[in-house]
Amino acid sequence: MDYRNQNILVVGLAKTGVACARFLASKGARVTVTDMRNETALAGQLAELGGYNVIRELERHDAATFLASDMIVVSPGVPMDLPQLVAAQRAGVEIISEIELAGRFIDVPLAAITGTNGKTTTTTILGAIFKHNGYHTFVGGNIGNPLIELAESHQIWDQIVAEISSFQLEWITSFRPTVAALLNLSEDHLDRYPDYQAYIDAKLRIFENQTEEDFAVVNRDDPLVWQHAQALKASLFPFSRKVELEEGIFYRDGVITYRHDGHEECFPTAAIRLQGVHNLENIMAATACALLLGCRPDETFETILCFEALHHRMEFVREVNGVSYYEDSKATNVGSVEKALESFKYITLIAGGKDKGGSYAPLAPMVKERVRHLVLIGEAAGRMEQELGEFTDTRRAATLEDAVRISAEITASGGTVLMSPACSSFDMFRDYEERAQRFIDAVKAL
Ligand code: UMA
Ligand code: ADP
Repeated sequence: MDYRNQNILVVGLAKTGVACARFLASKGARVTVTDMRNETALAGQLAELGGYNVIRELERHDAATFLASDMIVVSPGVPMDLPQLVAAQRAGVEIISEIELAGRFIDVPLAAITGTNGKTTTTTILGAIFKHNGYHTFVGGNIGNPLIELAESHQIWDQIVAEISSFQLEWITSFRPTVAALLNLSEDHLDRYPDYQAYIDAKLRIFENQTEEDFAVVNRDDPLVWQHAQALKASLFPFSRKVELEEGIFYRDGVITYRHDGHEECFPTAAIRLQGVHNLENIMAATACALLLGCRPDETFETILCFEALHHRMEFVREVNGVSYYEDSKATNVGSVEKALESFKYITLIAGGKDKGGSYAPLAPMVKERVRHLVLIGEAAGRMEQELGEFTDTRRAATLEDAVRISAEITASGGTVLMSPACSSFDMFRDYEERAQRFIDAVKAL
C-alpha cells in the first residue's frame, strides 16, 4: 500500500483518529484531521500529534475537504449518515474504516471477535491463550487500542486478536479475518442504526471477505446467528451448550469437546474459575479460535483454568446483612442483563441510564420470575418503568447512591442487589467504569 503524497482525511480525532493520522503521516501521506470538538477539548490528542505534519480542521467538517480527498478514514464513533460522508461517497471518494486500513498491513493470521456481548471477555481469553502458547500476540480493536497501532509498531507479530464492533465494520472493503467469531446477537445501538436488521447486517460484514479457507466460529444455540450462518462462504465451526456436534465445539456434562477433521480434544470444566453459562460460550469460542489457529490443547486448557473474570462484568462487591452486592456496569444492553438475571434468584435490580432505543420487553419473563424489586435511574427510567414496572415492585431513584440506599432497605437477607443497567452510562457518568466505581463506593459506604 503506497499512500505517499495522497490527500487523506481522518474523520474524528480520538484514539482512532490519532493513531491513523500518525500512521498515515509516517507513510508519507498528506494528512488532514477533522473533528467537531474544539482545540481545548482536543488538547491531549493534538499533543500526541506533535512532530507529525498533519493539517487540522477543528470544530467543523468542511464538505470541500471531504470531496477533495483521495481517501477518507472514518473513526467508529462517526455515524455513516454524516452528510459530508454521504456526499463524498456519492462523488466516488474512497471511504474506509480504521480496521480496513489496518487489515491492509496485516500479513499474519487474524482472529476477529464480534457479537453483541462477550467480545472483550472472549478477545482477552484468546489473547491470553496465544501468549501462553508462546506467540508474540497483538490484542486490540474495540477493546481499547486501535488495530492500526500494530502496523505502527514495526514489530513482527505471530498472532493478532481483534475485538470488532459493528461500527468498525461499516466501512470495510477487504478486511478478512482468518477466523471470525460471532458470539450472539441481540438488540443494541438502535440510537445509531435505523433498525435492528441494519445493526445485524453491519455485524455480519465480519464474514464478508472470508473464503472457504477461513473459519466462521458461530453460536449454534443463538437462532439468529445460526440462521445467518447458513449463508456464509467460510467453513462453519459452530459452538454449542445444547447439542453435540460432529464438527465444532460443544459442552456436555461438565466437559467441553472440540472436534475438527476427525480429531477430538476434551476439557473438563469443573475447575474453571470463570462463572456463568455465558462465559462457557465465551470460553468455547476462544478455544475454537485458538485450536483452529494452531495452539496446543494443553497450554490452551491451562490458560482457561486460570482465567479470572474481567472487572465490571458481574463482579462481586461485598455482602452486607446477608445481602450480596454485584456490579455489572458493562451490561449496557438487554442481552447481557438477561444473562446476569439467569445467575441469581432473589434479585433487587438497579437498572437504567442512557437509553439506546431498544425494547426492554425481552427482560419481562426474567423480571417476573426473579426480580423482587426494580430500582430505576437515569434517562431510560421512564421507558423501563412502562415496559417492566407491572411485573415487579418498581421504584425510581434520583442518583445511583440513592438507588443503593433504597436497595439496601428493601432487600431481604439471602437476596442479591445487582446493578446491571441495560443502558449506557453517559447520561450520569463519564463512562461505565465511573458508574462501576460509584456503585462500589456506595456499597462500601453502607
Ligand atoms: N466526532 C466528530 N464528528 C462526528 C462524530 C464524532 O468529529 O460526527 C468526533 C468526536 O468528537 C470524537 C471522535 O470523533 O473526537 C470520536 O471518536 P470515537 O468515538 O470513534 O472514539 P475512539 O477513541 O477512536 O474510540 C473508538 C471506539 N469508539 C466507539 O466505537 C464509539 C472504541 O470503542 C475503541 O476502543 C477505539 O476506537 C479503538 O478501536 C469504545 C466503544 O464504546 C470502547 N465501542 C462501542 C461499544 O463497545 O459498545 C462500539
Ligand atoms: P462486550 O465487549 O461485547 O461488551 P464483555 O465481555 O465486556 O462484552 O461483557 C459485557 C457484558 O455482557 C457483561 O455484563 C457480561 O457479564 C455480559 N456477557 C459476557 N459474555 C456474554 C455472552 N456470551 N452473552 C451474554 N452476555 C455476556
